[in-house]
Amino acid sequence: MLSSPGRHGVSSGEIDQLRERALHELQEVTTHEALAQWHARYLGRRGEITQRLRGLGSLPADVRPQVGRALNALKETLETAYAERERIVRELELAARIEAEAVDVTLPGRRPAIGTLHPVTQMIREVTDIFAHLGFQVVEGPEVEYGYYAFDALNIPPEHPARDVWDTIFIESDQKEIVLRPHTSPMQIRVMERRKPPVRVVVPGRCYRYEAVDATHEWHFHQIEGLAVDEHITMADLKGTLAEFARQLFGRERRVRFRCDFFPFVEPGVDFAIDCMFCRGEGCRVCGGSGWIEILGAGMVHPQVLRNVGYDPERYTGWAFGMGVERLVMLKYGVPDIRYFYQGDLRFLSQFERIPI
Ligand code: FA5
Repeated sequence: MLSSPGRHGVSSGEIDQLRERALHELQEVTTHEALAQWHARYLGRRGEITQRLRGLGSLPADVRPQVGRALNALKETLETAYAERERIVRELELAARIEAEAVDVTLPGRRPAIGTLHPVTQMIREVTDIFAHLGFQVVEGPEVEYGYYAFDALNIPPEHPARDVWDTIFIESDQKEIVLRPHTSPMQIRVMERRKPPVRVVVPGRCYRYEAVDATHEWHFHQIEGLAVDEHITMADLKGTLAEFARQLFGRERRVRFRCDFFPFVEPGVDFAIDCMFCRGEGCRVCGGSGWIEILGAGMVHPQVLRNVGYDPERYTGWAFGMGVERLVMLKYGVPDIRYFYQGDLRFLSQFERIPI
């Protein structure tokens, strides 16, 4: 028997109570944090068991071994219980984490936001597709171009007033004249220099002009050039091809108009117009009341241009055209201002059809 309660602060009943209390509290512990607190309370350096073991010295010698054994047995019991509880808490915490982080595979997926192709890119694809089906090859060329290709070879010699029509941006150079191409026509020369007739190409690309920006003019825009050269090519082929193109792009009911125009690299030159799809030719704000909308410049390739690339103009004839891409998008979708294209405003850009990228 241990000594009676109260006298030395430790009795068997007290130790039983302590065990019961400690084990009961341990049962309630469900987190590592609470477990650490429990350990500190009972088994830590200042814990109840440790304190009591330290107090053994002040007990009378006759009860000391007994109390010591009982306290050590209690300590062992609590340590075992603690280790077991620690294992359970680890399992409980893992189960809670799995529960919290569970993935419900039956939930419908979140659709990722998919971008759209820029309307200008879409239009370039649409136009070049039409011409590809008509037998034209799509080629591209440099945006930084020699003056020779941009002007001279196109029958626009230096000092010729027509050179001013293309408000050109020049690149500083102490050798050859270098420009940011103001139109895609230089590619007529580059293609013909490299190939023998028959030639049938379309050339989409960026162009630059030193231009005051307004609702219909940008300093940076896109053109698509077309060129067909072979024996016996006539103006009738040009008219048929452009009419078919315009009807595929703007609707089969479109009427077309060719009028004389001047470009130094074609003879004769024409401007090509379609009847206004907004008022069906009656006259409205879009067509400026005329009922017609000009969509491109074209003409029979000038004999001098053919000579410049080494083609015999007595044997070969051809035609060329050049159109503004932004202009086509504006017409097709009723866009009132060219500046919308390059402001990067998604409210504008995302309105265009989603074409897979
Ligand atoms: C030319 O650039 C000629 N190279 C077209 C050509 C090719 C004629 C082959 C004959 C044979 P023009 O300067 O008119 O022509 O430009 C053609 C089109 O480019 C215009 O109708 C317009 O749609 C577009 N364009 C011209 N300047 C700008 C600009 N600053 N901003 C937006 N589009 C423009």
